[in-house]
Amino acid sequence: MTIAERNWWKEQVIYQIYPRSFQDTTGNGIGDLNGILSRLDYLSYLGVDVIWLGPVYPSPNDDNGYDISDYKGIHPDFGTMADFEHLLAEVHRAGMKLIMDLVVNHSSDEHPWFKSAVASKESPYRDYYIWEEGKASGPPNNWVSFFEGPAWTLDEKSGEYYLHLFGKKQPDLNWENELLRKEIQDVARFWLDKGIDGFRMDVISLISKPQDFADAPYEDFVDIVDKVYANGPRVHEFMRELHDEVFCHYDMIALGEGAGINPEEAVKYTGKDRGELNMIFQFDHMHLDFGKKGRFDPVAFSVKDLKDCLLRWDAGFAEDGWQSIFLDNHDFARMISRFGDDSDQYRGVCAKLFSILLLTQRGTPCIYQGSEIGMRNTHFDSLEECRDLETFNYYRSFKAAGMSDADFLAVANQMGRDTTRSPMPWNEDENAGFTQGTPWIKMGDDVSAINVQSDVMRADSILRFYRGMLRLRKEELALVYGSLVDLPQDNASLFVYKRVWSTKKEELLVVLNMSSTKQAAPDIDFSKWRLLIANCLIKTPKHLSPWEGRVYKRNLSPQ
Ligand code: TEU
Repeated sequence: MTIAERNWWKEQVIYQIYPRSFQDTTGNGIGDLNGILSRLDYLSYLGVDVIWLGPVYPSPNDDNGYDISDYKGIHPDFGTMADFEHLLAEVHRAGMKLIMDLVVNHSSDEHPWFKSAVASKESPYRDYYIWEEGKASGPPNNWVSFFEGPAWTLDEKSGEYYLHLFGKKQPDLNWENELLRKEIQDVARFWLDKGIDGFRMDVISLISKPQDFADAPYEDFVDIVDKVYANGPRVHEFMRELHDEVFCHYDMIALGEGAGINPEEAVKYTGKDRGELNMIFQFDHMHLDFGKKGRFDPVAFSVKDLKDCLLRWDAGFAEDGWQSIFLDNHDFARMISRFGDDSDQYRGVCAKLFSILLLTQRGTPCIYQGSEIGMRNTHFDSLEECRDLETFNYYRSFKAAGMSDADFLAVANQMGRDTTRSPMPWNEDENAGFTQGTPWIKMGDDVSAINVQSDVMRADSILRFYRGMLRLRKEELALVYGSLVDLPQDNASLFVYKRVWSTKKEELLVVLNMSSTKQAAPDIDFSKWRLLIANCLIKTPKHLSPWEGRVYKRNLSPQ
């Protein structure tokens, strides 16, 4: 086994801010940059290193900012460029870093490039997008969008179709065009020169399209993404070009969102001599419950499936490459609601267990806002309360296929993206201190009990536990550099592994009971280990309570 090289970016913990839902200061019901500024003390208290700031650029907000109409501006809902610069300076002053979302697989259809491209086939911007002639029966091929329905929309004026792997207001950019690639380089330089510390790069694995635009020979949407849309013929060339032209001149984090990658591809994106990205997000564990028609067609999965998936991916990075570990984000249900038990009885202990899992895997951890206080899925009582275009698009098609509103709402409450986008609950004030206006999306149902203030006050809170785990992550570099060694168990509810750091002759042991029932403890002589942290009072060494998690340490005896 090779010994992982030390790099500062491996030692960071990232905190994802979904700007609309973090903190409003103007009363318009939408979070803003000054709101984030006002909460920097909180992030310092929590102990995270890097803020990943979701998109704050001008946008018609068809997909909440993932449809950008000006890559070099700030949306007035969020503030001004001066506010951004002030925030960045204060983030740095607080000893943290800030990375921005770079959304360049597609732009908004309201971007001046697209407007010009549509206005005339002769426009120099026409080729910044992907146009194809339709077939007699309709679109150029059978590709479907991530957000349901065809991935092509007809431009009536020219009679050609443009490609959009996401919503129809999100036309895909044509990376085959060199001038377009130069524009992207220019955008990246613009922000890096302001002093930001890197990018989270939205669906970067999708930027190179197979140029024959042949039909996708798969029914299952995950297959279509993995085998047709992702890792296209020139993607690594494009990544290297961006690195050589821009990224290599900055000491930065380049974190790719790797929709549709597999372990082999992941190492190509992030291998240390490849000159592409530092790290990547993979999505296999997020797709465990996706059925043939995607997220709104869920299937059952087990703890073993989750474990196997995490182990398979860790093994993929054993020799080279690096990943960023996450268990939820703004696109997926809350981790305790999805993988755990979010009942009143077990929410607390379960959220703490998942913090152990998240912060003891090998990879740069990413905490999604609110997980550190154990937020659970928000439940919507009607579709009128929902906000996400993906939900609305799937609703139309599932309804046309005969599904009832009640059944669809039940699935949306389990799997939809809105479940995870409710504003941060800060305290017991009106709207939990998020806004003095009307929140853009419903607050969680339980904000009077689940909020930051109440967790700060309680010694045994989830928040305090996260702080402890974050401290541990800083103190124990074995958690960053140690190899991950699974200790297989007959009991499928247990996840037991070691992090072995041979360089320093140290190893850590992680014992997790991922179930709501008491389990026999693994057959390990715990007297040989020193307990570092645990989420329960250890009642008997022979048993693990529901969702009990522990981390131990010992020094390896000299060989
Ligand atoms: O998401 C990409 C995306 O669609 C995946 O996370 C997807 O949900 C998963 O692979 C399941 O198929 C990014 C952004 O995070 C999301 O909010 C945007 O809507 C999307 O890109 C388009 O920009």
